[in-house]
Amino acid sequence: VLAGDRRAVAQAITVIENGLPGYEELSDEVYRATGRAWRIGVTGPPGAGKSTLVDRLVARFREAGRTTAIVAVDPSSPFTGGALLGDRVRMDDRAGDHGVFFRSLATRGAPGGLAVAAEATADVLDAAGFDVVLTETVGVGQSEIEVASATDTVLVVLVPESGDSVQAMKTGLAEVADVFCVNKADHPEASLVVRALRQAIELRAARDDGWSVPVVQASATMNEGIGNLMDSLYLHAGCAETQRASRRRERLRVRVMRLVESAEREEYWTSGRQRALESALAAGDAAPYGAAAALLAARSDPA
Ligand SMILES: Nc1nc2c(ncn2[C@@H]2O[C@H](COP(=O)(O)OP(=O)(O)OP(=O)(O)O)[C@@H](O)[C@H]2O)c(=O)[nH]1
Ligand SMILES: [Mg+2]
Repeated sequence: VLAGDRRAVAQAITVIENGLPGYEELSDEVYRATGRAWRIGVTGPPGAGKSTLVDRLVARFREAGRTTAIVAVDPSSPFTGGALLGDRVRMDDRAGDHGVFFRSLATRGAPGGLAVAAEATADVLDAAGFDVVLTETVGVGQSEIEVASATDTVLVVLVPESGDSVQAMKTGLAEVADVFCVNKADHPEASLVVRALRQAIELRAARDDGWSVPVVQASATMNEGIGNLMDSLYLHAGCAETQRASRRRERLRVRVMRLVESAEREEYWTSGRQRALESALAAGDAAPYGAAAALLAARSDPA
């Protein structure tokens, strides 16, 4: 992996994705070799044009001589019939270019959850020497948003059709954005959405890191506005440079917490605790809060 061997990289990701024997040691060893890649998370509603946009960004990075890896997480959006078709097109398009690596992940059951598996996958690609690691998720659920936000730069893609951009500002999606892209700028309402978003951003409290979130208008299919988008991403990377270490430390903290929580959850329902649960439920006056309180009170009992 450290030598950038593509087959080794693919195998390592499979081991981590499926929690195969040795995945913890592998993950940790890989982790220690990370820190060089620029990680960009791309998220937004289904069908916003994330994959099309990612393709355009990859092309720009390649032009600039930067090797690029793409991780498509849980490509299950019904909008385009999943990313599968897109993946195949993309693979064909860039076939033979060893500076590009594509991988899709569908790891709902991975140890520690989706975000941990996606981050470990990005670690492998970082350690393998890719300059840029782009992680795409559909920003519908909290866990998808978590995946995208566990990066150096978070790009949130919105479309005029998604209509209420102010609504988007109220979701977790807007909170994690370092850069907004209003895609499908060929749509007549695009500039309205851009203006509404900018106003909403101005109304927010200033960020601790002093970064003011730009809103870029683009059309992925028409390859328009991509240069501006690249400029905003680079600008953020530059500003975030000083924060990078603390952002990474925070990511590690969250990640360790998630691993501990998921291990605890896994181990919680021992046979002893399940018996206690059954007897609490069997009591004639069983009701949810009372039963839960009885179980919690007995929590310290040897299981
Ligand atoms: N008109 C227009 N259509 C676009 C633009 N960008 C993408 N599309 C189209 O929107 C559809 C969805 O594009 P994708 O790139 O697959 O979107 P996505 O956000 O990756 O979709 P999911 O991963 O399924 O959530 C495709 O039919 C694209 O051709 C754009 O700028 N303008
Ligand atoms: Mg997609």
